[in-house]
Amino acid sequence: MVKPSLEPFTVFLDLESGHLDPAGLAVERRLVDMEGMYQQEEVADGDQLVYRVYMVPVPEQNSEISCSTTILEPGLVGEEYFMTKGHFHQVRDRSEVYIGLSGYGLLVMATEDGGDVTQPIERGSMNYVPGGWAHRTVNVGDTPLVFFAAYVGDAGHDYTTIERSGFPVAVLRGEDGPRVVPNPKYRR
Ligand code: PAN
Ligand code: ZN
Repeated sequence: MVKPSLEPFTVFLDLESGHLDPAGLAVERRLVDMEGMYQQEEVADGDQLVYRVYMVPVPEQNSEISCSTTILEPGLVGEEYFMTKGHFHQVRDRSEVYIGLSGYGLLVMATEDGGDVTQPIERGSMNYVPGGWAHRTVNVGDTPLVFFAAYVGDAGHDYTTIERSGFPVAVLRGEDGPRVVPNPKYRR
């Protein structure tokens, strides 16, 4: 017999704005928190908000499913679109599902040996991120990019590998829309 460790609960998710009720724990990242991640080193205003993450609080263990929403603001650093820091899961084989709620973005995924795949994220997209793939979202639209994420509770987040190596590709504004180009700062 498995003794339940949690009581069932319900959270209401605003499918447009991504806000949770009751409000989850928010993580805020500003440009100053992303030093060295963009092509351009200098930023005009380091206090500028790039994204917020609202978490549904569950224990970070294998038996649970961590859920969160991310609200990624539109904006540019030079010609590079606002993006999340991106990470591998600390436990590398843990997978994740993203469901796009509003806005337009790209989900950049990369393996440790330098493979990369970029796919669209928008209202109604369901992106499956298998274990072993680092993931970063990029807002290529002019409204907030909002998505819901669900992942294995004990996945954890390894930011250090990306801080050191970067992603193999960068997403830049081009004359005909976003361009996915090799990242000159990438160190495998
Ligand atoms: C997401 C991300 C969220 C913010 O919930 O954590 O979009 O991106 P960073 O964590 O890279 O700053 C997720 O992939 N969780 O595992
Ligand atoms: Zn993740």
